[in-house]
Amino acid sequence: MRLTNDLRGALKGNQFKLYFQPIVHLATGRIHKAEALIRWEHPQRGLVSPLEFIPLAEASGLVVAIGEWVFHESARWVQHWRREVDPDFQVSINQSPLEFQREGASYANWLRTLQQLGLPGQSLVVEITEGLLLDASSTVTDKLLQLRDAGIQVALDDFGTGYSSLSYLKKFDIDYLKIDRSFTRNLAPESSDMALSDAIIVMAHKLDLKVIAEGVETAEQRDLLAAAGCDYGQGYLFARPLPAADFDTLLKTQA
Ligand code: G
Ligand code: G
Ligand code: MN
Ligand code: NA
Repeated sequence: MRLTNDLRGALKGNQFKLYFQPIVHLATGRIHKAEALIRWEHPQRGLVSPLEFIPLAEASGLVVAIGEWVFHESARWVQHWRREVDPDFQVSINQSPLEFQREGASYANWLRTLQQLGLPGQSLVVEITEGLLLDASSTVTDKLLQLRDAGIQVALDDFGTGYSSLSYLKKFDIDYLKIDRSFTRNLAPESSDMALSDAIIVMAHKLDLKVIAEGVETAEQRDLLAAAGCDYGQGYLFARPLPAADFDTLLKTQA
């Protein structure tokens, strides 16, 4: 396929850009973390969404090299932000199920690179989707243990949209639940999405997990989530995903 061919040259051609979207601590309004989101600036087609090219990257095996690039860029930026802005700053990286389950890959390499940069594992969070936990294969368990050993935190992305494998929250060591934006979208007092969000937050806190609400677009949504005890928010209300240099400026203006 044409696009897959182009994808092969994209890394060498510096066509990938890493964007960052703030994750805001709701009680203080401060940016504590950022989610790294890859963008492909195709020379002819313009911006191509990861929704379109990650599946092609998976099918062609290129997802491995792309994932390594995302990791190295993220590590470089989190090093900068920890030095310049906040010693506890974290960058969150998405991994597709196929990337996460890949045999032979090891987070020990990541930890080595982090150590060379003078960074602890806690500089990073890996976002995986809840469906992975249903597959209780030894690979998944082993990967989660490797992350734990490295001190890298784990977030369950798109929580509530898939299998809602609640019992797995107890079984595996997860640090953050990301409430999917389909719940945030229709938040209103007394609404069923409010009830669900409330329940997710209470349950998460009892299990010692922090909660990040995605897709926060209005001040009302932010206030309802904060009142429900949600720890963090992410969404267009705070900022869209920004090119790294713009995110850097945003972060430094609040410092
Ligand atoms: O940023 P955007 O809304 O276009 O992201 C679309 C999807 O692409 C999201 O599901 C997001 O998790 C995924 N995505 C963004 N960046 C990465 C990445 O670096 N690696 C992987 N595997 N998925 C990503
Ligand atoms: O699947 P994942 O949760 O990783 O996807 C994250 C993507 O959601 C981001 O890349 C971004 O493009 C998108 N996003 C972030 N904030 C908002 C928001 O407030 N509203 C909507 N509709 N999409 C958002
Ligand atoms: Mn995500
Ligand atoms: Na999500």
